[in-house]
Amino acid sequence: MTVPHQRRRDPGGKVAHGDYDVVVIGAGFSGMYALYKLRGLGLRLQGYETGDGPGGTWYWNRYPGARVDIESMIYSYSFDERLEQEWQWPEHFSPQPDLEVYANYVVDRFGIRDQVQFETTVTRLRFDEPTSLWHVGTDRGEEATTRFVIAATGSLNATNIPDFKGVETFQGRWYHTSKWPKEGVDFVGRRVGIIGTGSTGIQVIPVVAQEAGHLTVFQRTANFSIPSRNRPLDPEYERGWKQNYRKYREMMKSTASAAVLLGQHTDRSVFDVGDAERDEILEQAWESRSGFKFTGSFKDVRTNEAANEIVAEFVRRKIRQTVQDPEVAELLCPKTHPLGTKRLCLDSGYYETYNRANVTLVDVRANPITEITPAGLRTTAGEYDLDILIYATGFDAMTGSMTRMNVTGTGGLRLEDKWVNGPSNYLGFLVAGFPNLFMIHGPGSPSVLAQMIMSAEWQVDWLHDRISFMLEQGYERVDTTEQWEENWAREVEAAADATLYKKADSWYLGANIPGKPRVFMVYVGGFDNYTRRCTEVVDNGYQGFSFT
Ligand code: NA7
Repeated sequence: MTVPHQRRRDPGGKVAHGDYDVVVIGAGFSGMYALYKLRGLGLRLQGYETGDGPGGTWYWNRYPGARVDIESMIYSYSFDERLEQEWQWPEHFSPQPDLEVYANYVVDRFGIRDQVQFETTVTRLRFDEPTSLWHVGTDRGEEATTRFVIAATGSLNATNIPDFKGVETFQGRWYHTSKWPKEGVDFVGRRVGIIGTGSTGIQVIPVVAQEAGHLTVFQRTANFSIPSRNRPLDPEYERGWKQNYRKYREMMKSTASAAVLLGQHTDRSVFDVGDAERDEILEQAWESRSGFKFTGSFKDVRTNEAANEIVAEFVRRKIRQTVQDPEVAELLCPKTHPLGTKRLCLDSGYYETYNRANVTLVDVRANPITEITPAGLRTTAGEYDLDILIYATGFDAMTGSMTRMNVTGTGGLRLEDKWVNGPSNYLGFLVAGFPNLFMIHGPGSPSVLAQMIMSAEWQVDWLHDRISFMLEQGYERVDTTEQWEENWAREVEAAADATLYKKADSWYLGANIPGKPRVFMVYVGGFDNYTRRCTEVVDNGYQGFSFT
């Protein structure tokens, strides 16, 4: 039953009511669902979104080749069974345009579009202590007040363009992959340069190579990639999923990755089998068309360096077999980090691209980029003339989307100052000194290492119940303490220490942004353990929460 919120929480009429009860920042898959779900509480809701449409990551990352690396029968909403049944994904791993169409379908199907003010960026968030209201300022000069803020601002939203000398002097056209123009870019006959060979670079490079006159790839770190073997969605396979969706979604919830296939890990160690059998198992997984299932072939790939190295060498062999020029092949073989400690990439013809006559690979680890020039780019070894320069250089991940909003909490505490040594938080949801401000996919949560739509749904449902509880109890504020933040930081750290993740200079650790504190920001203990821990603290009498 829905009880009108004002009657329920404020019998004496003493509480200041802001313009809204909940402001949701971001209309990606988390924000969209938050706006839908919280309606059930009869609250006044307002969404803000920088883009002119929904989809978040799948709105912004419209570069050629952009594609989700989790299969679409899994990477989709589970909150509405009719939606599950009526929606048809054309491909096994959806490309960006299909995900954007889906996001638009969902906002219209569930009446979410009218709840969002698009083309509006939240530029300021200030907590007003006397009224316990958040003041939300936007780039349109508006200011609204609200009791709760849900920052559904995305883990990979704040663009990173390295601080190269001369970026603005380039006379050609340049783009960051996550701010790609809607009208697309014509590469035909052009000299194109791409900086970056993370998941994004590995997706965009094969597509641009097909059009460009010449493509020069500037690689600092070679990455591990496995073939996605993307294909049209098999109707039989789709039927199987649709008949079993409830069962599969439940199975997903009990896995570390919130993704059913990824959860089917084995108990077999790399060292339990002989060389021939091991290669046979890896070969089958490589050909299996199941993406990340490859790393699940053995139980110790994520945790044992020697086991990891054996599987890594298998991938290097594949690279050497695929790339015809042995020097280029060697440069493409990852040697700086264990397999999977930076996001494992799924590609469509990445290594094959280096066999094209119009593609050159440049090693900017040996010879770093020194300057962007009006004509192109200079490294310590030479100059490259370019018509178009693409930055596939990633993000100020996990924290950038929060700190760029100028957030001020109690006692004038600024979030950037609070997080100067790392993004302290409790359960990935709350930050001490910033009451009633909740993060979805925040640092300290499984975020990018679990299937993000399911974990967003779970986090939103959890928040819904906490807000509902506060309204019922007449609480105005919820906060946490530094002690509980420290406890949670220890759990996040211990989970990372049980794996090889910290052996890579990755954005999970903040290592891609000069000066960013080196703190492991993702809870890698698994979606299953995370949800269990969050449930436990509530069942134990709201451990770590201070209500006022
Ligand atoms: P990533 O994974 O952060 O990759 C960025 C790439 O840009 C990576 O190859 C970087 O090399 C490279 N880079 C960054 N700065 C420089 C400089 N200064 N010089 C040369 N090269 C540089 O971002 P993506 O967008 O590819 O992927 C982000 C996530 O999206 C991905 O993990 C998936 O979860 C989806 P580096 O490795 O730092 O040496």
